[in-house]
Amino acid sequence: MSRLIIVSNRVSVPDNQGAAAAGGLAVALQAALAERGGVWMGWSGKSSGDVEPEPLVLTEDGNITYALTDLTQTDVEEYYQGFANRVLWPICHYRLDLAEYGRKEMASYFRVNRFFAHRLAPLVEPDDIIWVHDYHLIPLAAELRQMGFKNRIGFFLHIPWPPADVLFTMPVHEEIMRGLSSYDLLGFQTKYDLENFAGCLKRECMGVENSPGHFSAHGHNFRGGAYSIGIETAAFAAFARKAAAHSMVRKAQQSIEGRDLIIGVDRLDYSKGITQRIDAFERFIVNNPAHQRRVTYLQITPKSRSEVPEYEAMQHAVAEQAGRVNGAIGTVDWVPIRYINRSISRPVLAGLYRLAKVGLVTPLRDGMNLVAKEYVAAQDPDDPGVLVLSRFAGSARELKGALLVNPYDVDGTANALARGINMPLEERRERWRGMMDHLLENDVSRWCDTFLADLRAE
Ligand code: ADQ
Repeated sequence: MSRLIIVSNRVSVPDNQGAAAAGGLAVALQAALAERGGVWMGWSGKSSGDVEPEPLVLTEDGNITYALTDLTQTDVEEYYQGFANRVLWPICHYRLDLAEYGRKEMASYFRVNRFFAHRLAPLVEPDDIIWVHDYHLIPLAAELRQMGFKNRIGFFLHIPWPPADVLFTMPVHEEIMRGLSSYDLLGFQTKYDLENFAGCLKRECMGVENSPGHFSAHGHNFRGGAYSIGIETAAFAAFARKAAAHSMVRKAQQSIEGRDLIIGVDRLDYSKGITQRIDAFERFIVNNPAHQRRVTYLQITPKSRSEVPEYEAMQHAVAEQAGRVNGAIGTVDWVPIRYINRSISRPVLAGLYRLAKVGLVTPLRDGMNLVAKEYVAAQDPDDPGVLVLSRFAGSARELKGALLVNPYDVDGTANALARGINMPLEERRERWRGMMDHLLENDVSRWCDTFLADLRAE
């Protein structure tokens, strides 16, 4: 079996805490690497200041080599914070208003991809299969091809792919499309993303779709498909079953004092629709006064990308909004919204999901959204909660038992919350069973195996 090389912006190097600390994606990729042997390469997350980064730091763990490189401070600012997170991320989430173009940032993006290719090159053997992840590294295959590598190279995009009219607002869209066309297999989260990609190729006659999923563009034939990412369903459900052993989960249970819990869990990111969600919660209480003092909304939101100005502004905005709503609808003995800015271990998170009668997952746009899947996996089969899910999350294509909402429609989301809180047990069980069966069958290992099997196939 050929070795596997994974390249992603950040790398999950195992630490002493083992699998419980790692997310499902990291565990699945590590398992795929362990099965075949191979390398996982990426950025260390550290800056080398204004000097050239040292050679790759290699860490061996069984038959897996983790290969990390630092980046110069300029590249951190221009490639990572700049082009990746202030151009590609907003564009792919349809937020043209937040995209900040700059030629320096664009140049740095391509330069860092070339740098990654040169650092990776000595580790690549002729039979290796290379799997590149996410929007930071789109031009990597083109760089490797230019250096003469003939390996099979696949790419998986974790975030949405936008329609042509949105993508083409980005000055370097053609180079980005050319970069994608250099892979052998492109994986998107949903068929809508794949259709958008095909539409982008066709719009400016950059390429053709010869038959469904088979493309020719920029002198290269390649395939594209929808590979919806899953979670480690069975393991996550087991965490949830055993969660009462964790004191933090017991304390949370005591603190809600028999009230119904609504939970939201997201990285602090404008794509997640957190402010619209808080509005919907407030509207739900105002429209349904019988629920006053009988629900608690717990929003768990670790800070992310705080160096990017839009994210820093959002930290203040969400905290202020939660405070304002608590002030407006709270009472001396009831704090309606608990807002927590910290990261929580997966076993505890599973327990908190299980306590919640409603999982409120309302991104404005999301490639997949694993929180929705984790919420379902964590439920008690005898008394499951209700998932209220944005129709603009990739996971809405799969989770048919959810109450689908348009997160821009505050009243609609408030109504779905009321329906979820009041849903009879029989209906909750029926909705949950179908979703859980789907998640058990389509877990993250299956996602990984399917993508790799297709990448290996000529
Ligand atoms: P993200 O945008 O990060 O991922 P998501 O899919 O929801 O979004 O995954 C977030 C992960 O972080 C979940 O596993 C969740 O449990 C965890 N998490 C969130 N808050 C946490 C907290 N406070 N403590 C601990 N863990 C927390 C990107 C794309 C998604 C896509 C994934 C995977 O934006 O659309 O689903 O990649 O492909």
